[in-house]
Amino acid sequence: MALLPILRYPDPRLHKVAKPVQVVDDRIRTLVRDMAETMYEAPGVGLAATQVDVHERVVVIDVSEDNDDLRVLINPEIIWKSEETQVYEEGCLSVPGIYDEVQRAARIRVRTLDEQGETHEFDAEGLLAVCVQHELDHLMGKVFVEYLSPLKQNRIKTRLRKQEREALKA
Ligand code: GNR
Ligand code: NI
Repeated sequence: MALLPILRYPDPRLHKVAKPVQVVDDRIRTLVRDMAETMYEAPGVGLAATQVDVHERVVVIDVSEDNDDLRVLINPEIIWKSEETQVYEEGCLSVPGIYDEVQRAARIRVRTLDEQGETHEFDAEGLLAVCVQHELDHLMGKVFVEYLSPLKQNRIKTRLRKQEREALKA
């Protein structure tokens, strides 16, 4: 088991596009286990491989109260989105301390491989739907702050760069 360092916005590596996993093998299963450990330790409700500087389509999610419902998504695709939307106050482990509202589809259907390489489909709503869309954005190189106004994005960049400098001094 290993905790993986999480990239912080505005790191340019957060904008790389992840490639599909070719084979679900022990290398991928080790990545999944390390990502899950990193997510639970953070703590967060989801983590995309992009955030740990691995540019392959792997995501872990656990939106349960008791942290006992890990979902492993490999090569996930959203195959249906509702026209109805919901607004949710989002945060991101790569954008610490910043929370803002994002509008996304209220309900989605997801097709994915699990860590055994088996295909599954599931429907999601509420926080799970938010989280899946947030994580799939990461795999496309998109961070939630890119939905905010350019003014807000610049303020967030300035604030996080300053935090980074203070952290290096300390
Ligand atoms: O831990 C997280 N919480 C969260 C809250 C609202 C909307 C999305 C999220 S995902 C985030 C973890 C993370 O950064 N995943 O990429
Ligand atoms: Ni995130």
